[in-house]
Amino acid sequence: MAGWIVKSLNGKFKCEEPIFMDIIQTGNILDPEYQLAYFREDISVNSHHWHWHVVYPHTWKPEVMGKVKDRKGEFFYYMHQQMCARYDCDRLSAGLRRTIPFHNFNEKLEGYSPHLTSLVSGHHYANRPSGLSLHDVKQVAVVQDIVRWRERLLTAIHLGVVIDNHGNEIVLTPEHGIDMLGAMLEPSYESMNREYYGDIHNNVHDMISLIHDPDGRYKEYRGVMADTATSLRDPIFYRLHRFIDNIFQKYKATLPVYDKKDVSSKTREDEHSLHLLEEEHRTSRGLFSQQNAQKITFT
Ligand SMILES: [Cu+2]
Repeated sequence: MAGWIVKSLNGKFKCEEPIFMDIIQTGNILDPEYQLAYFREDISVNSHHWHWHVVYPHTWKPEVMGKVKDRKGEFFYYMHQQMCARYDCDRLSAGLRRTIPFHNFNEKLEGYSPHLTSLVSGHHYANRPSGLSLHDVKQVAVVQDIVRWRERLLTAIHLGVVIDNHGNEIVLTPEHGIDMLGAMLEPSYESMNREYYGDIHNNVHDMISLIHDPDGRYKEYRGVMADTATSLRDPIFYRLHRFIDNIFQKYKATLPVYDKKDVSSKTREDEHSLHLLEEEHRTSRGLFSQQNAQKITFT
């Protein structure tokens, strides 16, 4: 693992030298899941995920912001599905089996230790010892609600209709159904009947991030799953999103097959060209805890 550090914010590194991180220091190489650490701790993929959620925040209110985020729910589905598919490809190439969905909420989870400090708050992101299972969290949700919301969403998919806030049945159409479900699963202010279909994705992220101190008696800081800049580091992220994606796939399986006109498009030659961008990021969250904030560039 290596990050190309070109400039230090505190002047610690005088020249534009790469810094190589010893893989032995960032985790336990005897843990099979650690083989995928290069993917999960990649600064670019974490920046991408953070940036996506900045562009499409779940707090987006079109009537306040003055702009509708076109197909936000559909993009939520598509972006996370693509990320998980790529992760599974890398798992297979490392000799690991595909991601197992996290859908049994009584399951005792594997542990994770981020070795990471937030320079924003000064707190260490919490460790999750192995063997803990999802617990009711007073300020987030109770586990039974997550189960109830999942059943209601699956019922909507199987019946092909969603119940809106006024009790009306809204049909999940091939054009807009995935967008509606994406908005309901994340969810956002644009979600249909949030009271009834709940807040599965965001709540489970938060409940996992507090799994080590669910009732707050130890005043422990949250784990990386609470933060879009860091959540991809934890293997449980991909297991949660495999569960979420399986719900979307259940809906996709109900749709008619595409015909020719659905998949044809006018293409321009330059749309097929490869663009390599050089980007620069400041890593106040998302590098290794022993390092201070760095500016990094990557292509
Ligand atoms: Cu996300």
